[in-house]
Amino acid sequence: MFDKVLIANRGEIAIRIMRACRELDVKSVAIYSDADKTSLYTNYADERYALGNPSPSKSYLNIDKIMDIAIESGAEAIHPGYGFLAENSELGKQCEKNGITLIGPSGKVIESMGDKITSKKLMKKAGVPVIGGTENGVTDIDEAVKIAESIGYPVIVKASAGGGGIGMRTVYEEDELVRAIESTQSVASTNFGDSTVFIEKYIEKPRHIEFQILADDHGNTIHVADRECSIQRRHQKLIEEAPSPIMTEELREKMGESAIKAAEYINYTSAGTVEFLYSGGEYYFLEMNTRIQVEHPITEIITNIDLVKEQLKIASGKELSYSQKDVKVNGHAVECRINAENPLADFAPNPGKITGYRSPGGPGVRLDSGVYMNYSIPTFYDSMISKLITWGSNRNEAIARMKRALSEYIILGVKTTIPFHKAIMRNDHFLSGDLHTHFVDDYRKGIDDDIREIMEEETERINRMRSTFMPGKKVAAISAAVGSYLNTAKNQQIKK
Ligand code: MV4
Repeated sequence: MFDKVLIANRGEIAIRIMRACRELDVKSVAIYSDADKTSLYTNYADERYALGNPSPSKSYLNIDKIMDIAIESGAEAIHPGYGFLAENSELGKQCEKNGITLIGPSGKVIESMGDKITSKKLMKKAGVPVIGGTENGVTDIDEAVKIAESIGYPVIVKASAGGGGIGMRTVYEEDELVRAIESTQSVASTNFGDSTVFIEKYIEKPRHIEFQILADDHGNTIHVADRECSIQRRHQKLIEEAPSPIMTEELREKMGESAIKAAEYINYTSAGTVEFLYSGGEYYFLEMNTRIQVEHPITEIITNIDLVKEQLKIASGKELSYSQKDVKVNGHAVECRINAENPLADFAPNPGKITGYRSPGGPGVRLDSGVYMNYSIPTFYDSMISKLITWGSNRNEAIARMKRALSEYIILGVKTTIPFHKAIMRNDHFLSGDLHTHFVDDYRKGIDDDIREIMEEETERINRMRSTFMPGKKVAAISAAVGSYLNTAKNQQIKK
């Protein structure tokens, strides 16, 4: 095992990785921008090195600076976490040059999965179901029209280099096709420097179901069950659960087999995720994520496998600690992403100082967080404050515990997505498990009404907590908290 690992990330995931390091008796090195000097992870680490300028391109994306720190600190490996430099093959190249191990798959694998046409071709060859469409990039408009007609509308035009929902357009009739191709090419060229687009059948309101993979350098590849990630908005996941409410032993075996085939075909190593779209009893490969994901804890909770420790062990050359038959699903887990955003103002970011904080606890509760009382959430980075995860012996118990944990969770000073999660946890469509990727958009009005109702119901209790946290301050009128959310919502409307 390594003696020392540099964590090239910040916030809750930096702490998550440092926790794995500490359990394995590995020293952790934090890197921090000027905006993260007082962040929890910076001071949790065994050592810390300053990056200076908080702008992401000058700090957490600055490969040269990070390599210099890795060398200076004597770190033997770098863990990139998610976002920032995760899935950046240049970091891998630099690591190799300097004799440092990158905790993740090879640069070649990252590159091949980053290109959607390439990854789809590979998966088709591997025998994994893919969505019907063009094999290559669209070059000839007449040919594209013919192919779209043979697939049948609606179709979707996607940028091969796309990601995060950028560079995608659905087309419902032939008249719109040429324009969609041209606009997607232009968006792709601007955003990714590659205008290649392809066409495939558009699957309406699918479920997003993904499989966790672990693979070592000794030829062992296993799947660590499934997660359902359909509750999202603008390609940002909000709630994930494991297993998927529709999963059966038979389906898990079949999809898990496909996920393993996908990983084995490309000689995948480390932790990874194979994403599928699921609709009408069929499933199709969508993308492969070559990193540890935000939602990895729900898998850890239902399988008792520490995915980050496995990543560290794999990277240090050890064999997987588990074989496929050791992977057993126990109960159900739900994760709510707690963001500093106003759910009633189109989820507008709301960074600021946390003036009151009380974290939930009790049976079946895990909180992965990077914040503390009086911490100021910087404006430079994403707005996730923490991930609240609950376990139950079945889905209903996990949800009941999530409702209970959300009711215990007090965050004052910034607006958060907690009221949104409370609304979802009592939404009949959610409770029935009837989920799809358009869930939040489709039920938006009902959810917003529920958020307002919940906030009114809870204002008195939250104000009592506020007067406990801030005894010097006058307790606001009962409706003040709700009013504050609503006012921002109104201002947002006016701005539009
Ligand atoms: C699709 C699709 C339906 N049909 N492809 C969105 C992000 C990008 N990675 C792929 N995405 C989709 N591709 C076909 N052929 C629907 C989506 C999609 C989606 C997928 C996963 C999770 C959330 C989503 C939200 C909207 C659309």
